[in-house]
Amino acid sequence: MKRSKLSVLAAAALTAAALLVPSALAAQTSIRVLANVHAWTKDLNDIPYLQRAAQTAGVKIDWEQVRAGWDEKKSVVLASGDLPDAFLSGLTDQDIILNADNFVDLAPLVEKYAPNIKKMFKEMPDTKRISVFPDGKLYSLPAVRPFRPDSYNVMLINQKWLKKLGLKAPTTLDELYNVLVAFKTKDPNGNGKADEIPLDWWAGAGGTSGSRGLFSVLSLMGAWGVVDDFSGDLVTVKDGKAVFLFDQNEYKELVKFLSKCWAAGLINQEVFTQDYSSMMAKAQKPDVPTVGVTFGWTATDRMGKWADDYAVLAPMSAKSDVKPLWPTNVARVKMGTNVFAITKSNKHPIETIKWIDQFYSEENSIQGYYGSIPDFVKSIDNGKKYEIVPAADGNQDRQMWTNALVDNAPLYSSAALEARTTVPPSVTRRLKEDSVYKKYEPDPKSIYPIVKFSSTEIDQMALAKTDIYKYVDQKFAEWILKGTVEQEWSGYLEQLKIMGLPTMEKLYQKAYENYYK
Ligand SMILES: [Ca+2]
Repeated sequence: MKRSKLSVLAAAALTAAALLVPSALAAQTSIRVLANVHAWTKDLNDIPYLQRAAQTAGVKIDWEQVRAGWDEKKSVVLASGDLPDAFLSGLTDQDIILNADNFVDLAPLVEKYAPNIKKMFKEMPDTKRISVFPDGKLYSLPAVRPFRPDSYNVMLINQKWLKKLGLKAPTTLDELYNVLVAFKTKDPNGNGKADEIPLDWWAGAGGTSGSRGLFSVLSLMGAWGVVDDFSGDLVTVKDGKAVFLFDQNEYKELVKFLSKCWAAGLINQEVFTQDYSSMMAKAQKPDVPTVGVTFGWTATDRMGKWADDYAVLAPMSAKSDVKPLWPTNVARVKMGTNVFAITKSNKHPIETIKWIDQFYSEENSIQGYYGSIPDFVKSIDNGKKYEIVPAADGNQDRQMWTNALVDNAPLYSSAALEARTTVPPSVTRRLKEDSVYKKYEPDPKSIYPIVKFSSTEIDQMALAKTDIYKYVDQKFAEWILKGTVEQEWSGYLEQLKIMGLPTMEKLYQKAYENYYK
């Protein structure tokens, strides 16, 4: 009895004190944020630019940081109804649209309280276009990342081996085949063993995307003049029509080429079973390089200490009358969606949008990607210029991902900001590798854009999508190994129809038309 009386008194005293000092109360506005954070990223409470952003906004951020098992955690939270005030990164369109009642339409808040976000929408209208959901609401915010290449994928060839064997870089797939045979049979790494792996790629073993993900040989479809969109859906646009590449002739021809390579022993025997780290380890053996042609983010990342032995291989053509292309997708490589969302549980949406709007300022955008000022970014003349501090050990990626949110960050890297920023050699090198592809970029209208589907459409496609991609991945591997694509092709097309491909085609077409409306 005595105790409860005391605590009532204490609570009353606290309330009175708070009423007397309103700014102290404001400083206590606490926002609970569930954050999808990279395993390397340090405690967000210890990142100076994040501390400064909270101080400026007069809010306290209660970070719940998830560094592993994000998908499970997210599903539990969305199903429980016990929502955080906001999500930082890690939500998919589907998470949002299927739980749309739980999210706040940010459009009116942005209009009134978020000058930096408004500026981004005005200067780059695509950022808004990729963020608005089919019901017309803005449930989440996008990001525009700095110094991004146009392509995710670079094709690398061991140029030292070419030179040693007196060969030229191949310009057609026939020439490529001959180069791969020479790599296999002529011991180009000079160790007296037939340990060369002429061709390798990431076939997504253990995941659900097969060879449809990054660093895949499917980029070679460009040899027939078609490119995919990097979404994993293998969709493109031909003459204004959304088309899935896995039922097209170009795809079949690539499978036939790869199957011929497989039969000649030119492809890594473990391509469909290796995990990502063993694929990387094979290419980065300490004594000799072993891989001839492959795909990766950069030569440095893919080849480690052998990086300088490799050159970017320009796109090749399958037939003399085809101009080869290389898959690029500026929007998908440079922009991110769903990096921030406010839930209906949030009692301070205005304070929250004001806080997150700061992330989109120039100074916070550069820090959001590369790390805080002054240790990782130098601000010269108070933001007239920025210099990214090179990592002491040369590992810029690790420095960034440890000290910033990088791809998980809400930020806006404008052309104006990039023009005033100096980047370290590793970034310049990646952009230089990418520049090989400038001549081979597809017509932007033939790149399937970043679209969103309604919950009904998601439901309509759910079953078909799961069945179809599982079947496509299985057949892709099987045909390469067995060489049976030609005889099974028509039955395969029939099966895709039965599984619901026409529905997917219709909805992808509708989403494409809506995007350009
Ligand atoms: Ca050898």
